[in-house]
Amino acid sequence: MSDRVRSIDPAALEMLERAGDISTMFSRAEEMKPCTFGSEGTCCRACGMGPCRLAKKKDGTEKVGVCGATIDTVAARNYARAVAFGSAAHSDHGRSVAKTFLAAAKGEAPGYRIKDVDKLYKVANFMEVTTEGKSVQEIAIEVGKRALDEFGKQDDAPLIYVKAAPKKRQETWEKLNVFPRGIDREVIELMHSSHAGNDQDAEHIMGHSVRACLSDGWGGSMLATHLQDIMFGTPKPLTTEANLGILKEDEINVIVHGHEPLLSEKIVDAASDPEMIEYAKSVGAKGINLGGICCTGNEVLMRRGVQPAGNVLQAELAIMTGVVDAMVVDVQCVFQGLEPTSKKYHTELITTNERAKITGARHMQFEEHNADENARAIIKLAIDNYKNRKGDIYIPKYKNPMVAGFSHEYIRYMLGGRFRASFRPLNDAIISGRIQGAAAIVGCNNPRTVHDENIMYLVKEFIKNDVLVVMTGCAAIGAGKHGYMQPEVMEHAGDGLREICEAVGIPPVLHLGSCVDNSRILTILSEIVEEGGLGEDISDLPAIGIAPEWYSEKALTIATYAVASGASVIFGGVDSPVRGSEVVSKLITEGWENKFGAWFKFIPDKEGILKASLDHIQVKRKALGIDTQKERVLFDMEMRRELSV
Ligand code: SF4
Ligand code: MSK
Repeated sequence: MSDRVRSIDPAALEMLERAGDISTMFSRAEEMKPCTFGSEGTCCRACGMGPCRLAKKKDGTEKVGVCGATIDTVAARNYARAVAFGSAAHSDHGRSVAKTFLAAAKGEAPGYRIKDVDKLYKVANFMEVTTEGKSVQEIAIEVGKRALDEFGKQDDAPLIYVKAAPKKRQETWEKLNVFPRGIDREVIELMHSSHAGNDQDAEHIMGHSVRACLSDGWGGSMLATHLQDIMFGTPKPLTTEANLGILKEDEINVIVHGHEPLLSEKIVDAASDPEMIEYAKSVGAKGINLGGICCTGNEVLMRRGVQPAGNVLQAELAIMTGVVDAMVVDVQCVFQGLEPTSKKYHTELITTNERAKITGARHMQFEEHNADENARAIIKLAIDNYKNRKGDIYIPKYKNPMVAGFSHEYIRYMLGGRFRASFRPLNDAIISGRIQGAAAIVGCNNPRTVHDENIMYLVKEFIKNDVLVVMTGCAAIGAGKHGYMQPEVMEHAGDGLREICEAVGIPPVLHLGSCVDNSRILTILSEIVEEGGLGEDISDLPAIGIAPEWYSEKALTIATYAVASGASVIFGGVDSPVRGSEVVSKLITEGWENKFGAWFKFIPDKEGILKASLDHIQVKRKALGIDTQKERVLFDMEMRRELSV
């Protein structure tokens, strides 16, 4: 085993120690040396005349591809292809949700219903679906149809949700011709234009990329978040525990992993069905214990309080405990290495989605029309597998309490109260300097960096520096595991942040949900601008987005739509995938700053990320004229009542 530090999570370290010679994402990352051309973005395999590996020659001239493509074209084209995949993944998730939503509204998917009627009305109003004189079912059918239309729209009209962005932002998109239109169209057009012999102008390719990414952030992802909230409930804070220590030796352990909550919601229902619990007892187990990994885990954590067993790099490690009777996976971030690991233990690795099968895993196709039965069949299989445990069992003791479930609606409510829900207190706290700004720490883990290290360093440093932290994805699970998603961390926060958080009753680190829920961050930023006093656009806000340990193409997509929406972004860990091209590197930094008022930087080390983030927050505060600390203002109930909202 390598002697490099692989993780700062004691549970992960114990499991890696036990893994010994068993191959893991960590050991494979150590064995696999990345190819320089590929990692710098200068390898093109877009056609059969290549692959072409491009580089600057010693004499300063440049080697171009067989077709004549330059380094800049190839790096931009590789970026475009990566974000097209990222947009496709999030948006296809959104489509699945929209289809199930419509089926549920029509009464064709009996396992699903409209849980949050209030939110249905809000979304209907936003989509300009008239509600007067219509039943909930009729409204839901229209909302479902309108949502699905967003994917196949052929005209040039922008997506419905772009009008939620600040006016000034919309004008920027119009001026730059990047208003996202039909979601599928944007992805397909980007794939078309990045085919060999097509778009061969780096700046133009990057503009196309922006458009497809905006169709994810303000389209596929935003629709997924809203429709999931309507069907499964808008999240509200709840407490649970996180890390591998949530697994139980004497219970049936089922882990849900992936991204879409359609099946996992039903798994939660099936696991709490008394008949299933009785069946579990009949095989000698004490009950059924559910855990989550990655964003499927985040979805059922946010709404149902299901305990996260870990983030993406812990999926294999969970199986190695020897007590996971079934790992039920849907789409995205579900890696093939799970299959051989599951075979070494007794775990049933169950794929459930036609978009994501794994050779050697058991496939049980999930059908939305038969959701409850499908979920029960899976739980039954897990129970039947209990007897096959091999005896090589070890559960690390580590777990920490955490609070999750902060939807943007709930944050507004916490800040302003039920009848005056408002971001005003937050804006005022930022203006007064009690809170210096906000950092969204999102995204993945990557075995090429020390697992969770960058994430936790930044969480701790930001709150110490009076920066409010919001989190999604695997980064959020990381903070939960390390005990940083509970009110007790208030004592580690700077005085100003602590004062505000205590006054309104929110922790300084907020779990906002899964990767598609980054759309909640777009909504919050837009509403903060709307509230007033902090400029006219998202790019005026003292805010920063960071994916400290990114791995996924979806992360690149999220970064791109965040920057195009006005929020600067830093990626940590592995270096820029376009660093082989000076032109493209400059385009995403200075170029995008000129166009969108926000930049995208890759800063591998955590100290560098922190410094750049805090500097950026101060630059924005200065531009707003709020860089000097104002008099302390504490919001009491009376002051909240006086808010003119
Ligand atoms: Fe080479 Fe051009 Fe084909 Fe790319 S598109 S593989 S650079 S010939
Ligand atoms: S699951 S995309 S590893 S955050 Fe959303 Fe985690 Fe990144 Fe997958």
